Amino acid sequence: MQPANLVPVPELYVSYESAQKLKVEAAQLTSWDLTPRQICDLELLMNGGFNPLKGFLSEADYDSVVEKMRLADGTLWPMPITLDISEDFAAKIEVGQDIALRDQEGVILAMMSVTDKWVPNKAREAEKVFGADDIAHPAVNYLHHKAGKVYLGGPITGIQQPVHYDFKARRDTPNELRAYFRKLGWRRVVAFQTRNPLHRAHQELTFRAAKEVEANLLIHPVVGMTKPGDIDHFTRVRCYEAVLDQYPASTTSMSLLNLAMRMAGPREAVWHGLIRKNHGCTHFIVGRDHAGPGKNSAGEDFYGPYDAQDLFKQFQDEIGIEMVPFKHMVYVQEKAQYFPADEVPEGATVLNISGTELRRRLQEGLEIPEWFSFPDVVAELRRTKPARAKQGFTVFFTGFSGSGKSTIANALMVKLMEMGGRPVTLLDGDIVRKNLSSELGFSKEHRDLNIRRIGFVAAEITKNGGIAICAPIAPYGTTRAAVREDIEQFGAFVEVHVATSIEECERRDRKGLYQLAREGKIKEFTGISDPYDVPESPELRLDTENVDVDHCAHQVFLKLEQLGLIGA
Ligand code: PPS
Repeated sequence: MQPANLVPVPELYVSYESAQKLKVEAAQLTSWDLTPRQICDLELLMNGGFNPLKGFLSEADYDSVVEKMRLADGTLWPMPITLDISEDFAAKIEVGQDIALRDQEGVILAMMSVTDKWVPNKAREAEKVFGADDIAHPAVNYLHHKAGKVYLGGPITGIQQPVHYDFKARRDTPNELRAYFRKLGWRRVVAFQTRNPLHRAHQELTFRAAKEVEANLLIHPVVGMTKPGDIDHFTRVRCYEAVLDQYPASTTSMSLLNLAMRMAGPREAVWHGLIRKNHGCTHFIVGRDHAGPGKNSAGEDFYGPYDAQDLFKQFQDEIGIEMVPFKHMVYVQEKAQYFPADEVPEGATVLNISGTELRRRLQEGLEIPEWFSFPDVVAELRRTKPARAKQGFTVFFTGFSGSGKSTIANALMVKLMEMGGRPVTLLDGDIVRKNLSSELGFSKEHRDLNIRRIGFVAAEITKNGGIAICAPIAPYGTTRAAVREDIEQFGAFVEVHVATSIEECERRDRKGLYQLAREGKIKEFTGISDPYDVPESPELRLDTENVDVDHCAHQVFLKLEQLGLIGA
């Protein structure tokens, strides 16, 4: 007899032959294009990762899960797995109907028999599942701002797995993992959940946990959706691969989990436990602040640091997997070794580098000591996040027509090109209007579209390590803020207000446009017959009156230096 964790778990897929037939049938049905999060959920529903669920939750199951952490039949299940859809789509769907579920390229992954359609009370869902109806919580924000207004429930018939093109050899279904454990004779397996790179402390604690419970170790990182702002999974997986060599041979394995996390702390820990049990694990490491969402809008933690461990302990027997509480490991200088924080020898010097400090050191290209992390991991992180002086960035000039934006931008471009190191692209207002926005006029709608296009190109340049210099009028503050947000995901956004007064611009009137505007021959002219929102807090405000172009460009250059964007 095999132990329970090694026998196959039920999947929702039909046989290959049936899938071929079903695909033809499903192609005739009304279909829903799944969101990235729904694709993650569907994959785990179909492959048994969410066993015992047989589909997206019905209304009765949803209500019961929200209120009691249990399905309507009493089975423990902490997370609402729902198919959220738009009101437009909901209007086309009747209960009793079959629908096709497609991925974002239109491939049919599954069929769903709709048994329920309802409008959920999202505020209640937020309160009960995430602990507060506060959009500082990423899942609550998702619930209110991204998820559709209507939910559909019903059983799923799995046709095919979502396709992954990355790290194929590292992705395993629950049954593939169970078969792997069977093959290796791993009867006791402790899983480690993570959404962050592993450093020495993690390696120490996971290895210790495995030794303590006499189990093999499965590093089981989430590569589906994690907390916004996390390090991308491509980088993380390369880091994990580097750490794997640090464990004694054949004790440890790694598999990637395409889970969409909700950052729901205690409920999430219970959910993670059930998922790992389905993947054939017998033990699960739960840490301090497991799956924590960060601070709420009042600046306080959403959950207590040990709430997740407490809830897990309460339901451990029902989950069917044993919790291994995470030991906080610290480095003791005199011993040149990691110790659990509560076992540090008296009077010893404890060294620590916080997450914030690590980010600062990476950003500034400073040393990261070997006692903290492995050189290969640090090298991977530096490859993805080079020091600020090597990252891409955007300088965004804004100001009236004729304020001197283009001239200063050109001078700055030449100075940056003289310095070398990164490609520089100038997206001047006139040039953009000729090449990228030739069909646009000067209405608010068209100006916004023009600026969003400039922002899109600048974000791509910034993402790829280049310098984008933009010099449009960009009269609307909200649009500038939106562009800032687009770009700051990838690098710095330096707003420079070229603050030449409208009177001075009109006096210069280098293109003769102000005169035409005054005569009414050009309509909607910024500063004359169209608004300009003066930037409230730009990184730099340039006074161009009585100052030459070279000096203005130099001031921008100095600002870039001060921000750490250029230099060593
Ligand atoms: S915007 O508002 O940011 O989309 O404008 P932008 O793309 O920078 O284009 C401004 C240039 O177009 C010329 N021009 C006008 N500007 C403002 N209002 C009206 N109605 C207008 N009509 C034509 C003008 O030459 C601007 O060039 P710059 O380089 O700013 O002087």
